Amino acid sequence: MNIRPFEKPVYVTKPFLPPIEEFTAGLRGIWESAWLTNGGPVLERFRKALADYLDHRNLCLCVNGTLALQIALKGLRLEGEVITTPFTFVATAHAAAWNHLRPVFADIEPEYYTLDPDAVEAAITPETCAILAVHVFGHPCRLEALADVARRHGLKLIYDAAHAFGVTVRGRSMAQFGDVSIFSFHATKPFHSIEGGLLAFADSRLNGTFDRLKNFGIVSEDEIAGLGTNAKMNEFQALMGLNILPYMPNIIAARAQAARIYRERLANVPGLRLPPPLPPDCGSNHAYQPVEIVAGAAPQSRDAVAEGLKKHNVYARRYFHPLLPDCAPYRDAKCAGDLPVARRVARQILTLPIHHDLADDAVHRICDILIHLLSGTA
Ligand code: T4K
Repeated sequence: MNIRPFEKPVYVTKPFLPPIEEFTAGLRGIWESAWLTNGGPVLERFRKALADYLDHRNLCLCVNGTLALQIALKGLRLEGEVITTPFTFVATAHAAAWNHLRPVFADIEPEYYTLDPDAVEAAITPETCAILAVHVFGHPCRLEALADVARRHGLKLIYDAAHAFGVTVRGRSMAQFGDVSIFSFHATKPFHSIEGGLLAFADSRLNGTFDRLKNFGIVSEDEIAGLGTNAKMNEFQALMGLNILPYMPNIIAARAQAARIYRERLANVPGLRLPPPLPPDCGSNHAYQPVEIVAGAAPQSRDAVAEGLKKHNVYARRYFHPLLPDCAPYRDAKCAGDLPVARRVARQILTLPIHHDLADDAVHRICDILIHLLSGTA
């Protein structure tokens, strides 16, 4: 057991950076063309590379995931209530509220923390227009069950797949499910373009809609078709994404190795719960390493364990706490019931450091510290 504090801080994640020569070679092209944003050639190459990676044609790149989600909801012309999860990053609900949609929070499932399709169905009212589900931590939602609820009730199904780039189900990328999925390419994600976002959608007629919405509503020099914002990805972001994409298999493999060690070391620690491995037909991206510090079973609270880790220079995060209905903008939002599972998980959750550059011995050392904190003697 090595329970000495780390010499340098270990954060929950670390952005992957491609070899600097590869990036600077690409910068040269941008300098030569002097084309920096507004749908440049690097962006188009990035979009094509993503279409191959995701095996999906209908894609629209944006400056970040939040604006991608806002544009998704706007482009679908939704009005009324949107049933969503309370256990997510605040951007999910913000994107709905920003569009004057009313989020209605339904409970999650205890294994993978994704929206519970039965809770969704129970929350449907005549005001409901859509389901906004999140593949939280890269755990795929119950895709068939949600699609079935959406179809039977005539609702749009939108996936916030911010965490799920690189995840597959039966060999299909997460771009291929629902009416629209959005991805985040933020620096804290396994795959990133510094900041960035992507819309993937089933109906090719939405191509023009989303392109206009992210570019002021402009159709041509002579025509503004409607309202729009500025959510364009620039050439430098696209270059970063384009340079990182070929490394995705390595990035995921390195994360999988860390996840394997966590699972081996933490499987039978009293007071600690690991979500089960994903089903065999799912390919994980190991975007996050969630654990629960089980109240009543662990000798210390989750918050005390997080503080204890910090004292050892390990910066685990309490993603996602506080629960959205407990955040100021959503205190008056409608909840479908008391959300017992989401409330319990938000109290117990801790996401441990995981990234491409976390050496095996560092993962073992984090486990040593965590096991020590949970031993009752710390
Ligand atoms: N939907 C969901 C479900 C999401 O989780 C998110 C974003 C979105 C939508 C919206 O997508 P974007 O609009 O962001 O594309 C982070 C991210 O900013 C955010 O993208 C992410 N989810 C959320 C879960 O986490 P913070 O405030 O926790 O990040 P921060 O700055 O504390 O970074 C975490 C750690 O990462 C740091 O302690 C150190 C390390 N780090 C971070 C950055 C930015 C680095 O080493 N280098 C860096 O450049 O929100």
